[in-house]
Amino acid sequence: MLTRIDHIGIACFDLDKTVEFYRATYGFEVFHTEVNEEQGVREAMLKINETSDGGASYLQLLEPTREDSAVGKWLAKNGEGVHHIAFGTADVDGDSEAIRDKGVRVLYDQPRTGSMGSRITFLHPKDCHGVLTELVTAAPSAATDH
Ligand code: MC0
Repeated sequence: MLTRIDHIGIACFDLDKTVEFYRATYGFEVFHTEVNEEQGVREAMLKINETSDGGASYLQLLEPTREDSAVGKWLAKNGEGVHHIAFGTADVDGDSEAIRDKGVRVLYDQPRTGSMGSRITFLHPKDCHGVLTELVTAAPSAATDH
């Protein structure tokens, strides 16, 4: 069951400048940063609020580490902006299988590693009314480990 908006992924050309915009404009502070080489991103997670399922909702700022990554290709075509939305679930395996059975393309056979040790998969944007959609099961320690 999808129980929260885990994060909204925002593609940017310069992570440090974008982090500074969100801090100066809204007062959002960085909760966590990491490089995910498999996904080709350097990212900053800004925690917005805790959620009633024990998780949290974040803004995820994404700078590509290489031009041929998903975010690099998307930025070259579209410029900066909202790249994807992510729903949180306690069971990314079960929920992705159930969604696949409904005819939506799930991009990975098995969930991969996402931010803060989470397990993630993606749904094809062409099957989701133009929205690249991610499913996330957070690591148990995610709320405190940064
Ligand atoms: C591509 N398309 C999108 C889109 N990316 N539509 C909406 N939102 C997006 N973000 C559209 C294109 O405009 C194009 O439509 C069509 O999909 C094919 O795109 P493409 O440019 O030819 O690129 P592909 O097919 O090579 O790749 C698209 C695909 C890819 C969604 C399969 O980006 C992918 O595998 N994404 C999942 C991984 C990902 O995004 N990682 C970065 C975040 P037209 O009409 O022009 O044909 S990593 C992350 O977020 C992790 C760290 C985490 O959360 O923990």
